[in-house]
Formats: sequence, C-alpha cells, structure tokens
Amino acid sequence: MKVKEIKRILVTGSVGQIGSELTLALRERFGAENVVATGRKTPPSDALKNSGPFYFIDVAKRETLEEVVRKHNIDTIVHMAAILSAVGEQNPMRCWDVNINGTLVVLECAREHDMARVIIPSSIAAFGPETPRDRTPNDTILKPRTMYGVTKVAGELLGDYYFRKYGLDVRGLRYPGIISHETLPGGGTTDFAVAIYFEAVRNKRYTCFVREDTRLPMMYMPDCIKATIDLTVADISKLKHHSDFNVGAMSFSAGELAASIKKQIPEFVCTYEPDFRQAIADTWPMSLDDSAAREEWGWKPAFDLEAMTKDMLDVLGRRYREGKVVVLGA
Ligand code: AKB
Repeated sequence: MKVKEIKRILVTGSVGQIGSELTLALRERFGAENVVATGRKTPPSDALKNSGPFYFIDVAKRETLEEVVRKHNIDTIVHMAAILSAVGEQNPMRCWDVNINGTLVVLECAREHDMARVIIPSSIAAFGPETPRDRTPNDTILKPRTMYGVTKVAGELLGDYYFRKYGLDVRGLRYPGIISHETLPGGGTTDFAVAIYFEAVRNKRYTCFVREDTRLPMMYMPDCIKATIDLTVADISKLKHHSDFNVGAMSFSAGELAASIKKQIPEFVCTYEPDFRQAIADTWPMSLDDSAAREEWGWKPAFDLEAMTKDMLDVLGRRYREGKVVVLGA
C-alpha cells in the first residue's frame, strides 16, 4: 500500500471534549490553516474559533461534509463526532444515525477522494459483560450492551473493511474515560470522573452517579491527544491492527479517585447515588491490556492517577481563585 502524506486535515466533532483540544494540537503540528475544524455547535473557546477555519456541518449529511472537503482539499479526516453511551441509551436511534451514518459518510467521502488517512476513535464501550474485565485483551469478545457500543464495534469493523477492500488507511483506538479541564464531556458514563474535580474545587462535595467500587480504565487528556496523534502518524508497515487499538493509562475505582482528591482537599466529601449509568459501567472493562499499541506504534502514557489529580486541581483551583466560572459538570 502506497503511503500518502497528510497535508490538510478535517476534524469532525471539533467542539467536543476531545475534539476541541485535539484540533488545537493538530494545528500546532500541521499548521493552523491546514486543520479545518467542523461541528454542529459554536466553538466553546476563542482559541478554537480564532486559530483556524471552522465550519458548521452535520456529519450524517454527506453534502455538508463534501463542501468543506472540496473547498480545503482535505486529505485526512479525524472523525470525533459521536453520541456517547448515556445519551445514546436515552435516544438509541439518534445514536445510530450520528455514529453509524456519520461514520459511513466519512468513509465513503474519504474513499472517493482517495484520502491519505481516516482516524475513527472507538471506545471501551465496544466491550460487554462476556468480555474478560481485567486487563481486557485487544482481540477478544465484542458483545456490547449499549447502542453506543454497538456503533463503536460497527465502526471498528467498517474501518478494517475499508482498509482491506479499498486500501483506505483507516486507524482507530479505543478510548477509556477521558479526563480534562477545558471542555466538559457530554453524555458519557465516565463523565463522573471529570465532574468530580470541578465540584471538588467549587463545592468540596460531589454526588457520584456510580458506586464507590466501580473500577474503569481512564486517561488524562494530554495522553489522549498524544495517543491519537501518535497513531495518526505511525508507520503503517508496523501496524498489525488498524481500527481497534486498546490504549490504557490508569485504572481506578470511583472511591480511589475521591481519595486522591481528598489527599489534596481534605474537606472534600463524595457520596454515591448510582443511576442508570451504573448498569453501563458494569459491562465495561476494569483495566486494559494495551500491549498491541505499545508494540506496534510505541504507545506509552505519561500520567497516573496521582499526577493527573495534581494537575487537574492545580488548573481548576487557579481558575476558581481568579474568579473564572467553574461550570457544573455532569
Ligand atoms: C462514555 O462514557 O460514553 C465515553 C466512552 C468511554 O467512550 N467516555
């Protein structure tokens, strides 16, 4: 397969939790004018709005994507737009439409334009209760119980299908819960792990919507950005997998997360009132075996729970002291 150079990137879902920070990191690396941000909502930050081109598109409508692809001569799509697990359970048909039809639109557009690369993230939601939950292997049972998970498994299979059938260089990684302080996540099961920091700084209290002993794989945003870009530029001759890399960083229970915050904010109190998201979390892995990513493209995370908590509380604490609003999380 002839490797094509990445020159002009389009990011879907660029106003989301990961998309907003990934777009800025891609602009830094590939040049601001070469990274076109797209989304359905107004960009949340001036940094995203003012640092390069932005267009409103609906990714499930091919013509809206096509117009921007042609205008900017796009050769790479980083497809971040997705409905996450919790919102997906409240509206499964919408989840299917955005995640499946959106992914097909992206893949068909990339195939017809003979693009260099397509990045389509997957998630730990691709797994289900029959999957081994401890150090979940890369290649294992994929029988998710959420519509989001169903769409993520389909996305992985479609990515590999387009690679084998059409030679389109599609790559993807299974994100664990991603923790960050810039843009809040929207509608995921792992959102508690972000909201807890915002509420610890603001109110010194948090009511968590999963049980104290709920253990999930998680990752801090700088590692998430690094993983995504490292896979995007990885040497294809070394890749045995394509659309389905496990990427681990840390694994902790909600109780351990609360304890790590309490070490720095002793007055912090966390209580637990599990809701419908508990049943989703209970079907997901507790930790991941990411040796395929480590071997095939050198994946290595930098942040553990302690380092992440310190950084999150430093940043949010500073923002709070400066009187900048700390928005209530999920
Ligand atoms: C969610 O909770 O739905 C997401 C995910 C793990 O993909 N954060």
